[in-house]
Amino acid sequence: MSIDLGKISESVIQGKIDDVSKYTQDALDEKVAPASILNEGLLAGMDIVGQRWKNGDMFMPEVLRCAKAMSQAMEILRPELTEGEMGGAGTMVIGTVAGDLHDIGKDLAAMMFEGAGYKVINLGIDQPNETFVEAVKEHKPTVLGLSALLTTTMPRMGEVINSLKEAGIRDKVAVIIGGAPVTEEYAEEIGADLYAPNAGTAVDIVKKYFENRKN
Ligand code: B12
Repeated sequence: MSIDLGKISESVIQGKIDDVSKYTQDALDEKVAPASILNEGLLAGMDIVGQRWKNGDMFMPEVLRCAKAMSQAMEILRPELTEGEMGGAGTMVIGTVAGDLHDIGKDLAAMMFEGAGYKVINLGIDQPNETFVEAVKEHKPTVLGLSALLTTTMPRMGEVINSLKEAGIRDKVAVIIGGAPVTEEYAEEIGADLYAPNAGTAVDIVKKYFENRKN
């Protein structure tokens, strides 16, 4: 049986949760490379979902269903990705700041980093500043991702950075921030290292940052 990864993308777009998991498992059983399943199947589908959502051709409940379909399939794919050929890129700690319950974009960013071979520790939503500091001490990540979707919770990101400074570990980790109200200028203002406008570009932005630091 040959596996058509387009079937995975199409099922993601249609939010068919069971089909996405089934086709992902079928592809693994057929020894398709996990990286291909992720990139040409799941992420290719989510890219189109993102575009349709941006253009107003898809609505939030549909997008949520697509993201759920993708994340269930990721449960199947994850062990293969981290133990397989894509491992070893580094560790990322990511979370949504205190007072903020939005996690769809943060989880998409987490998935992108996972797909790129990062070990991702996803702290979840509404995380107090100290939790980020403790997680950086414990997991020693190369990247810390902070997400905020509310103008009222954006300031927590700067506070986390200040807490990292106070703990003497600010220079141990690259901080990347994201979320709809966040901008490049805001990242500069609060002393974050990086900003990504969307989950798709975040991995490349981080990669380039580390390449430049080496040179
Ligand atoms: C879904 C949603 C909710 C859901 C969240 C469900 C969930 N599990 O996340 C629920 C219903 C819980 C919710 C609640 C509220 N919400 Co709301 N919500 C939204 C909505 C419609 C979509 C957000 C979303 O998921 N977008 C899709 C994802 C894919 O996009 P994204 O989050 O921007 O993420 C992308 C990038 O920003 C980036 N990214 C995000 N995080 C990170 C992190 C890193 C490290 C990186 C690199 C990149 C990155 O990558 C992502 C993918 O490309 C937005 C409107 C909008 N258009 O944004 C309002 C919105 C964010 N909400 C808003 C408000 C006001 C609220 C409430 C206060 C409403 C209320 N009165 O109760 C509460 C607050 C709850 C709280 N304390 O957090 C406002 C915020 C206004 C403001 N300027 O602050 C918005 C903008 C709606 C509006 N126009 O008024 N909300």
